[in-house]
Amino acid sequence: MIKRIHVHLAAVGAGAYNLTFLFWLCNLLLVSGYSDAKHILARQFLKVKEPHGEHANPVVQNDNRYAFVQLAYDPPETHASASSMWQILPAARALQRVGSSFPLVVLTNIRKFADGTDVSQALKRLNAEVVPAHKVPIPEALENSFAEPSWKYAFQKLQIWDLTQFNKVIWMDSDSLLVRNIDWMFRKDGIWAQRDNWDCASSDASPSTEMCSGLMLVKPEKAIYEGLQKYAETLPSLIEGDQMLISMYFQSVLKQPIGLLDDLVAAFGHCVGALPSIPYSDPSGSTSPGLWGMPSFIHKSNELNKCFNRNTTKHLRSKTDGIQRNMCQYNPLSRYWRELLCEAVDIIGVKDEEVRVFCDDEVFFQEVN
Ligand SMILES: [Mn+2]
Repeated sequence: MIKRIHVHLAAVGAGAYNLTFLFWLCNLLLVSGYSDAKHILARQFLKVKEPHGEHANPVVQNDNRYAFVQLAYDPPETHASASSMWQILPAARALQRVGSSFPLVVLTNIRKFADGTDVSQALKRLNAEVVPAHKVPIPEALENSFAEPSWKYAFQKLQIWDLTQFNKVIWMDSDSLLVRNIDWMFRKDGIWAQRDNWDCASSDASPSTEMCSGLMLVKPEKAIYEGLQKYAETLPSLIEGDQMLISMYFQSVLKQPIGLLDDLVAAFGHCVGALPSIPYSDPSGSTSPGLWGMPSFIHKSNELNKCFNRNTTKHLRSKTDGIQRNMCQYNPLSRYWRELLCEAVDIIGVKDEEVRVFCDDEVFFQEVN
């Protein structure tokens, strides 16, 4: 591979090609190996700054007490190759791409990928660190009342309040995509969360006043962690799972309001394009709708949540004019999530057949008659 690149550059570089650049590149390739060099090159040329709104304010300097947090918990009955760890990798890579100053903490019970790669060592290359997850007990009556069975795993996110080694943490659900830097959120006081705006109502049309626990800024505190669990034991049922518990506990017990983040910071994937755009005006004076209203944090690719997933058989598919297509290719967010996962896997060097297939353009963009 390295030889091929040298030959290619030599061909391009005939004549007055920049020799300093060539020298630098060759050193880079020799020192770091082709795989690393590719990423260093990508980073050199993909420097993106966030110029707008709150993002324009100076970023809080890392005092090692702020962190992003995600949970990768595999139930014992799950086969290792279906590991929830794959859902974490795009976020880890996204934080690198948007230039976040803070690490990703991965709460997990997974030690190795199916190919034997050590999770902790691999994640270090993505500025992510492993913290062992423990089991948050769920009162039996509540577990039986959850509207979705998977919420028993979501309930485990309560342990972010037990991460008292951190001053503040930003929790991110792993069915999500981060497209801009949100480090500025750490400057906020109190608890903040995504607005539960499933109906995509604009902020001047009395939108939901409920919180969604997909994205939260919290201050870990042992008393809150224990208080949430004690409060859970007093409830007869909990239809909406962890977020209902968090919301009720802060409202009724702590009497502390939960701040709701702007739609431009966090919104559901199916609302993208339907929400107010950023205050960017064309020369004509009109604001730009559609993709200009992209939230920084996108929760779920679409209503059925089909595209933020490496398993291509689970993607959204459609047959028109006798041709079957993977509809996830029509959504730029889905394609960015895919790019992040493929980059992350390339960086950590872990081998997985489903990822290989997912990252193969011939499969992803395939049209089947
Ligand atoms: Mn979610």
